[in-house]
Amino acid sequence: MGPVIGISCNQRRWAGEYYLRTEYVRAISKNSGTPLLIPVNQDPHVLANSLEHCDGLLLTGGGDLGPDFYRNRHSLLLTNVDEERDWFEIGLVRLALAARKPVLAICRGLQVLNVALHGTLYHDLHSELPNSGSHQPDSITREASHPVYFKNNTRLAKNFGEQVLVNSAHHQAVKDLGEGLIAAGVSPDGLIEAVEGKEGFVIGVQWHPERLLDIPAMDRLFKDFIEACRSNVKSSPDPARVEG
Ligand SMILES: [Mn+2]
Repeated sequence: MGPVIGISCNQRRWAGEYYLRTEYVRAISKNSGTPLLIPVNQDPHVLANSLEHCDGLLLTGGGDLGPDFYRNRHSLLLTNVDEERDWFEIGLVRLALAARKPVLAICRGLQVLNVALHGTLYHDLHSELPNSGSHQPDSITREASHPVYFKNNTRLAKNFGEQVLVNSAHHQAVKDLGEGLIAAGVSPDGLIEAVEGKEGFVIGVQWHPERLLDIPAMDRLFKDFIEACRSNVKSSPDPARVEG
């Protein structure tokens, strides 16, 4: 049986609905992983019990992170903030890291990973870095938007080579790196587009590889993640580690 990959869900609080884009599930299942959707909740024991069943964690895209979890002076510029989801995913990734489960964090997920490890964000690229390139085109897209250059000797460089063209649909970005993370990939304007943990399989990417699965290296990122999950020894998450 393929390893079980926990996937964090989004929610529409006003409608009373959980939801998730199908590409995430497809990226896991087509690479022999077993997707297990984890809905937003606010109970550390439920988070720990959910992760107990998972060999790895996939953090997904979505709205901006709210101002509570990092220094933020312009909260009016944020869109689709959901503090429940922020708390849920920050807790989930802290538990996964503490239990040494592989983590793949996509777009908003990269920002969650960074903040969970006490890093900071550019909360609004337009106002904070007006000269940054095109990171949020009008349509969220499969199309290439800008290149990412990878640092030598990283897992991502091993997969993608020196550089790759990526799609881009983000309005926030990593500012100061979280503890234990390295900047593995940058865009031409110098933004951190990919991070890796110093130990184990911990990868965050600012683009959406799940929408580019017809590109072999994008697909291989999921394959490598699932392989890392397969060889990971199961350990029990401790609910107390939610607070980081
Ligand atoms: Mn970008």
